Amino acid sequence: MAHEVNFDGLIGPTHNYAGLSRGNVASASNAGGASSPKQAALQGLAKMRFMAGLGLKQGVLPPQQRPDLGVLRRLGFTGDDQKILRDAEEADPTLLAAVWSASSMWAANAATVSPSADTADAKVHFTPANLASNFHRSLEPATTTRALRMIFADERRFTVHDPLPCQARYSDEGAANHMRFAPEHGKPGVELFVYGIDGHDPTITTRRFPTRQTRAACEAIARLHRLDPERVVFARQHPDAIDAGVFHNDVIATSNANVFLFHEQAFATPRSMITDVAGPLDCRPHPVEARGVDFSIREAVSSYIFNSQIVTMPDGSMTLVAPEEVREHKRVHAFVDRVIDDPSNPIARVEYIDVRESMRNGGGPACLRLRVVMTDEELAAVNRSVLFTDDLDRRLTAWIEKHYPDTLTLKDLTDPRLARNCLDALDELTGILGLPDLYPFQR
Ligand code: SUG
Repeated sequence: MAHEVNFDGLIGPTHNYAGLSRGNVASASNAGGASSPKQAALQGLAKMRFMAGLGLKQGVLPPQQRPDLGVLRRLGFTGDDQKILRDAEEADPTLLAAVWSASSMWAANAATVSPSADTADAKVHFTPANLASNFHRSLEPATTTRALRMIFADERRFTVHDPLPCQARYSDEGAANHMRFAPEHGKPGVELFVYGIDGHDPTITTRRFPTRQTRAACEAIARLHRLDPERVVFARQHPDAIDAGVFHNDVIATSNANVFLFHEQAFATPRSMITDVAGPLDCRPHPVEARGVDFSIREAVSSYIFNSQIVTMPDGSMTLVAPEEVREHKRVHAFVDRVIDDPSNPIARVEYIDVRESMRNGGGPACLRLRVVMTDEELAAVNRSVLFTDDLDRRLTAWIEKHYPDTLTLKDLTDPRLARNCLDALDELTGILGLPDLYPFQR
């Protein structure tokens, strides 16, 4: 028996809006606004509680050490915390914001995961993403790797690789650009790797916004995970989609088991891609395609409909867990209602959830989670303290209420007391999550 376990990134106490991600429309349009770290974290926790309440398996991934003053020291800033923070802000406010970013909340970018049913050595493989495209995100992989190795520590069952070399050629953003199709979670699947640019043919590319995932990175991960080449498909995102704000594939497509929900303008060659996926798949795929006449790519980006999670419920039916924003887009909402009402696809119901604080930085429900398909034995080998229970829920709620600021603006980021309070909070958190000495400041 295999389950999909969703590990959501716990939203850290420094969540803010700094406009750091070019090509991410929400991040750019909310830059400089006031955030609420407390609301954000409580929304994220409410989402986990909701998913667990549906009878699904849920886990938690820790936030990162932020602010990361070690990075500022590496970049030549010296003195006490107050001086380092002030000097960095004077030198480059975006650098200061980067070392405070709570961006690791978007766990879909933590790693690419292949379940044991797909790998030659029958282990679950993880490759932490190098996140080479954006400076603030490139600060995540070291701690992410360490956290994954602490959580999936049983080397007989799990392999956590090193991130790929952190350079443009191997730019990798993790599971946000990876989909898996299978008759059911535990059966061998077909893994679809989606890239923005092919290093071998860089002439076909975007005009406006950067591409984030390279084909070379996808190929390396497929090799590392020891996937059967016959059951791997590589597909290129449509450059126009990236230019319209589709910075990750999970902004325009998603999947669960044999269901594939996507927009007709998501991929460069959608027809041949579906044929390539269907070929080796041991069941019929179920494509659910949104057409341009249903709604535009722009409406997909502003509603984040494709950043929904499609989940298999304990009774075998499927539910679409969508962001609240979908309801505010008439045409997108109508499309969702049509999908639900259509008996020919397995999606039977929709649930809307509020993750607005994350959404304002371009992170919907699916961005916040890393899917890990595991057998019962594999699940039993996971560090139990990160698995979501009522008790963990209560402890995390109390911890958030105690430590998190109600609001945060960019001018707060030079405050050394806030920096200290955040580290005190994280020190307590590693006790709650059973991840001793996770953070550099604890070692
Ligand atoms: O990498 N936003 C993230 C959002 C990631 C969403 N993840 C997925 N689609 N899977 C990003 O662009 C914004 C930070 C800021 O501007 O303050 C940011 O990093």
